[in-house]
Amino acid sequence: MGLVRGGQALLKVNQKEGFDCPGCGWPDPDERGMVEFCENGAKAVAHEATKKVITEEFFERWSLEELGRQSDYWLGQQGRLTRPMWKPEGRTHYQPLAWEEAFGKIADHLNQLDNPNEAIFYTSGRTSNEAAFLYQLFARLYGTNNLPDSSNMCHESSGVAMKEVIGIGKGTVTLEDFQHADAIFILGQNPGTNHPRMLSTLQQAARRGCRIVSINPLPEAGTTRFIHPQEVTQWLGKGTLLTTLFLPVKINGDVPLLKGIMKEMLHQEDQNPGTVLDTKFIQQYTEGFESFAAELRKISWDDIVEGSGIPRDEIQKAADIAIGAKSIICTWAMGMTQHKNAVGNVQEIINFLLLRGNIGRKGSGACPVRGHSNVQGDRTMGITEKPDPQFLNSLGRECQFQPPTQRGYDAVNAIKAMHEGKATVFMALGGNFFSATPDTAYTAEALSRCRLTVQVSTKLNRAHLVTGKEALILPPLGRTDKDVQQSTLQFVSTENTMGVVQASQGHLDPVSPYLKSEVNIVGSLAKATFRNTQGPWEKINWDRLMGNYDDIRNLIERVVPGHEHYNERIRKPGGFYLPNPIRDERKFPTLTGKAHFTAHPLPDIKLEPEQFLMMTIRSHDQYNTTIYGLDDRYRGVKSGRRVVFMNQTDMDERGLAKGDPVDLVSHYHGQTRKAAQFTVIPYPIPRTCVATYFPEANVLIPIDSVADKSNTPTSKSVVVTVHPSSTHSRHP
Ligand SMILES: Nc1nc2c(c(=O)[nH]1)N[C@H]1C(S)=C(S)[C@@H](COP(=O)(O)OP(=O)(O)OC[C@H]3O[C@@H](n4cnc5c(=O)[nH]c(N)nc54)[C@H](O)[C@@H]3O)O[C@H]1N2
Ligand SMILES: Nc1nc2c(c(=O)[nH]1)N[C@H]1C(S)=C(S)[C@@H](COP(=O)(O)OP(=O)(O)OC[C@H]3O[C@@H](n4cnc5c(=O)[nH]c(N)nc54)[C@H](O)[C@@H]3O)O[C@H]1N2
Ligand SMILES: [Mo]
Repeated sequence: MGLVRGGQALLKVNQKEGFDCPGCGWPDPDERGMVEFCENGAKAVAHEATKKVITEEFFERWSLEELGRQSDYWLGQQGRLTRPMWKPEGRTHYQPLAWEEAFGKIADHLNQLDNPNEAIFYTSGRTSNEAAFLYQLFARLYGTNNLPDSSNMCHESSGVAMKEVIGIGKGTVTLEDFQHADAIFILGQNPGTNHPRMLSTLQQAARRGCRIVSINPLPEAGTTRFIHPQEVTQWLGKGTLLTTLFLPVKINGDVPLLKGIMKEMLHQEDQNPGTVLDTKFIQQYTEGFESFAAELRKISWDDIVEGSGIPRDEIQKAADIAIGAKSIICTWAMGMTQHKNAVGNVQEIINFLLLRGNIGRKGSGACPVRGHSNVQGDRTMGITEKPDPQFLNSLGRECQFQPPTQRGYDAVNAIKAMHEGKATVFMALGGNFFSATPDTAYTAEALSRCRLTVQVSTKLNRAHLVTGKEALILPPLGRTDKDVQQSTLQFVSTENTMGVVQASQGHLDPVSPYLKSEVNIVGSLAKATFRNTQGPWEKINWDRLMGNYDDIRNLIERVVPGHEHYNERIRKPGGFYLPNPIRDERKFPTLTGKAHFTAHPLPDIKLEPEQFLMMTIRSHDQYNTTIYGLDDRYRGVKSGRRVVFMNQTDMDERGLAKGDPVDLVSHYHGQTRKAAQFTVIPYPIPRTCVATYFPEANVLIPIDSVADKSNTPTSKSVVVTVHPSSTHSRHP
């Protein structure tokens, strides 16, 4: 990105006067150093701030089909998108068009639909609060709640689970709580790669004697081991081994494991009543304990050990740590949320916290660590297919219209609706809907049946190549770019994992004069769509909102609770905390005002003798579907992404050697899906478990294989068989 430009950009990452790092949702400390970014944040920034651009000539030269043969890595390397582009029906290439024409085309398509529910408006969690608020307002004025977002594939299970049992769908801790925790349990999360700044928080905790338990099928670098000390020690100084206890649970073995830990705690309470459980808390703040405990007593240790893959004495060690800790924080990410029983996973974590009153108290609580840097804020702004009635009421009141109440499509249902022809216009504000979603072949068919697909994107990706009959690419300003409207430099705001809302302002000169801010794109589209029709939208002054983001924030303040004096408080360095009744007052906003214990059955995935359970995970060199490089340094993988990690004994039993080419076949209710030419790598992973990278393995994930209640694709529970490849050519 150029030395000066690069230096300028990095010095502004996560600074109080700078921009929010697009890398992840981990919060920034109140006291900031000069450098508040990590290696992977720097990669994310460099990827966006590159000076390399994609020109009109590029699209003249390459057809969609030719581009489709290039790798994701190559696509991402081509530079920033700089002009609105249009692929007319029946054509093989994109061609440039003016912004006004682009908005006009989308508007025409939208206005031709019989029913507003035939349009879908997707959001990826990088979108700012201001753009997100305007986008959902536009969609609802137009008449639909079809607002799926990346969260549907991500932490939806956490939101659904927590809302049900504790009354709010967000975490209950602040960064400061980590300084007071006696134990931190990290479940199904790989912070060394995906939330590297969390490692310094963990390091501080470990140094003052906090016990850290990592529950993960893999010994991930950073938490459980240092494969390349020279790299991790940049972060941690010499050799702070973070983890006190590492439990290499089987994939989807967390419900049995947590039950085991809690069963042991219950057992010790029985032996020494009053020493383990916080009975006062349980009585005053919770319900459902008796039936929860009765269920737990019935479950056998054999089932627990078999289901989790963890011996009983190791489970006891975890229980001892829990009992010895005055305060516990549980953090988790995708290893919990992308299974059929994902909601159960998260609710077991909550059970575990409730047992000793580890919630709504200093140094303790639930911390689902968010992925995208503003995925939490987008939800707060109303990006959801199932808005709560209170939100719709205030939106309707302040914007003087009747918002639709019919439930919209989430990501999986959006794909099905397009496949069935029920939805024909698809728009994405950021992201890579095609590659991030499951069942690649089915999803490709779904998108190609649309009349129009629109992608608002900074960088080229596969969603631009698998399109509806007509397709548009609209290039926005990114986080790092200066956003000037009506001669005034604007800023936007984002909400991090801990509910802190803060300003984010780009400082780099945009690489092209044609880029528009996301706010401007949404506002201009609304104007174009509603230009010739009468309706409640006439009362909205889109030009004013687009021209000064303070006006959008004033509107948000009136609609979304917790944003009082938004414009004033957002200007304070470091921003402000949104209210959180559990954290602030130990109040559980459920119907009964109490937190609920819940009992969940053990997972019921039964593997046939030759079958494995596969998880699809991230390498160290990717940001979701954006591939920065072909290595996965911490796991020792070089120049290849079509790899499958397998237990050595499982390999030996099948006569497989390191480097052998194999094909993977997934099995779901009699259906099979195949992904050819993966390379086997022996790895310390529990037996009958295998791991591959997302998005290469998404073709194996059945569209119908989703989590109960949250409808999240089961990207970490795919039943597969592994077959030696018939041919020997290697894919990169
Ligand atoms: N550099 C970088 N940073 C990122 C991202 C990125 O792609 N690159 N993506 C961002 C986004 S959107 C998100 S959501 C987060 C994702 O952050 P993570 O959730 O850390 O990402 P995954 O690679 O999906 O890793 C899941 C972890 O869960 C473990 N796991 C899988 N199945 C199970 C299970 O059944 N039980 C248990 N206990 N563990 C399991 C895996 O071994 C792995 O360590 O990161 C965000 N930050
Ligand atoms: N198998 C499997 N599938 C998964 C997962 C998994 O673990 N396994 N994880 C799931 C998860 S957790 C998530 S969050 C989703 C991610 O789903 P998405 O959020 O849809 O995908 P990303 O890869 O993050 O999107 C990258 C694209 O966003 C665009 N972009 C980047 N910055 C900006 C910006 O500032 N503005 C705009 N308008 N566009 C921008 C670029 O064009 C880039 O190509 O994938 C999910 N899919
Ligand atoms: Mo995510």
